[in-house]
Amino acid sequence: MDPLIITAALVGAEVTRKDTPHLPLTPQEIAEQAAEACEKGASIAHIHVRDTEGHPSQNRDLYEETILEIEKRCDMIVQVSTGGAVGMTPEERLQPVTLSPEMATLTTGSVNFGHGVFYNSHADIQQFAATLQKYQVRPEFEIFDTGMVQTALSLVKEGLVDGHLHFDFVLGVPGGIPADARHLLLMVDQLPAGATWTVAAVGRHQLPMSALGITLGGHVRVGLEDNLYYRKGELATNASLVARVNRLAKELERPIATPEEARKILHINK
Ligand code: KMH
Ligand code: ZN
Repeated sequence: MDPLIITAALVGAEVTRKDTPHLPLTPQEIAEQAAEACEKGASIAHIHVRDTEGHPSQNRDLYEETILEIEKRCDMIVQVSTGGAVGMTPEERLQPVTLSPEMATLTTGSVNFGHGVFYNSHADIQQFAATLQKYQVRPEFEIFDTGMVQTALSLVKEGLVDGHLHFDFVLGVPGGIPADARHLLLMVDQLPAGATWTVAAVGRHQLPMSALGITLGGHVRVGLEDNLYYRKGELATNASLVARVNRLAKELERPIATPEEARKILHINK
């Protein structure tokens, strides 16, 4: 098995400071928490940014500042969100891709997202894929439901995605695929040879699904974007969630990938 890539999903678009005082909001805060997560074993920082009022934003300058702040502190792979927040236009969501970051997310379908709809028409998905390709950004397919795997593979057939294929199965979003072993395996089984995958699960599902990801040879994403609590009634920090996966992997004798090893696994040339 490859060493374990831990992704720290530090911010997201939905969590607020009212939900947890530990949420980073400014470029400096996000970068500080990225560096802490890196120290605990994370090799990818999945980032969103917030405006001065803490609202979700896809502003190019804010992303640029955040990436520069992260680069000052650590050597993590920065993966920008192209999902942004529900209701944003494709043009708005695509802004950070023009910075040519090492990675960006690419959601390959629409899904009910709590009380909203995370809308991604096929034409939008093609536009996202073509833009990532133009700026030479390694996509991470964000899979919220089973059909999205086949749509991702259709982009490869259409020539809109090339090179190594990496998937992130986001389990347990209300409206999306449930967070359990059967549903995870259903999606892993659809992947072509050589593809890699990460599991991200929402809320209390994050811990058991992380253990499954480690033992099945996948990779793991944790962080406040997906889960606020370390355990029932106890708020987590990004660093504490990453540190726990690191310990779990050590107990299960799976080595942790450095950022350099993660780049090799994902075929990213820095
Ligand atoms: N905030 C969600 C609507 C991504 O980062 O690409 C979408 C999301 C996925 O978070
Ligand atoms: Zn995200």
